[in-house]
Amino acid sequence: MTAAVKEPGAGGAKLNLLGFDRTEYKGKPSTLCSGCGHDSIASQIIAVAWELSLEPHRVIKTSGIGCSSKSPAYFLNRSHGFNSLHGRMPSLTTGAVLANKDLQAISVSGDGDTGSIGLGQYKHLLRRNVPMVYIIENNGVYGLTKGQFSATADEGQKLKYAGVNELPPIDLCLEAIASGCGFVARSFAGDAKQVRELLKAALSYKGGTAVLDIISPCITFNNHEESTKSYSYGKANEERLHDISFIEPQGEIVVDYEEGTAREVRMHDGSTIVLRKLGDDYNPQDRNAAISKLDEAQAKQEFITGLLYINEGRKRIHEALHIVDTPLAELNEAQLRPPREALDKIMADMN
Ligand SMILES: Cc1ncc(C[n+]2csc(CCOP(=O)(O)OP(=O)(O)O)c2C)c(N)n1
Ligand code: SF4
Repeated sequence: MTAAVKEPGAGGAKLNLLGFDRTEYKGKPSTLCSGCGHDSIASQIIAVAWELSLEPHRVIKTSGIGCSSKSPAYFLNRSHGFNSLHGRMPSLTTGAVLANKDLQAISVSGDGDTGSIGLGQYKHLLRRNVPMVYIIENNGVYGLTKGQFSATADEGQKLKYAGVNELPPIDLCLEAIASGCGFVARSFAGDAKQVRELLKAALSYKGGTAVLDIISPCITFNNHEESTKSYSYGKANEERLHDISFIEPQGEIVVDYEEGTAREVRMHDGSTIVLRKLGDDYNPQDRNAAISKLDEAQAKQEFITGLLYINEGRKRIHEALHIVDTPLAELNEAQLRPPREALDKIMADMN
């Protein structure tokens, strides 16, 4: 994976290391409401996949059901894609990644898809540590079914058709950290640079599931001033934990030391994330600190963004299940079927 860009191709378009221009990473035209946060995220996925020279045929895009789950149709046309059932994207992706560990899963879900109907699947996916990038396009409502409150809606929030939400929100980043997830980040769809840098870091993370919770305003049903999921709230209240710069393994290493102290987080593939701290002494490798920071933020209705927690120490599902190196999908029948003696032994044991 590298970000170097080659000479311009025919027509002057810039080409990445695979010789593709950016249009090769686009999807179909969006059918979402014009201005929906989900479309900004799809644009950043296109930009990052092109920049990192991801091989489109090695990417599998999965999703559940919802406006957010329609997003994979709008990026990486040349990749494999599967739009599953509402809340069932995690088990579908687990199967796909178990069958072919060489695929890079980029999965998109909504706050309803993940935090309501899919919460059980979400927790078990994280517990199993399935290698994938899990993007939650979080708008605090069910957009596709016209604006009911989801499990991440703010307590006390009023919506024209849904009334008042009397229940406290679930913080999907806190849930991820509690379930042992080793890469947990939060961003805001209106902050394109931060979304891009966190996406690059998530795609380079080799420790298992990388969760990226992106506040993505639903401009049709939840863009009111009092909503913490609106554009105006996001712009006015976003508190960045740090400025994050992702550096490719082979890329030029540029760190602006003058802006303050820098903390380097090295990934297994040799790439590095540099966090420039802005006065706040935040250490994303400290699990307890991450939990307290999120707890405090939730109590104050603060909106913190950045890399909340990172740890590459856990076994991924393939190691935990002792799965062979060759992708299962590439094994032949003789390799998959137990030998005659093994079957004879099972039969003998049953007698
Ligand atoms: C089993 C099941 N229950 C309910 C629905 C109806 N449904 C479709 S999308 C959706 C909510 C989507 O909300 P969210 O995941 O937050 O995505 P958004 O549309 O806001 O992006 C619901 C309840 C369904 N399709 N399947
Ligand atoms: S209803 Fe909301 S979430 Fe759905 S496309 Fe429109 S703005 Fe986006």
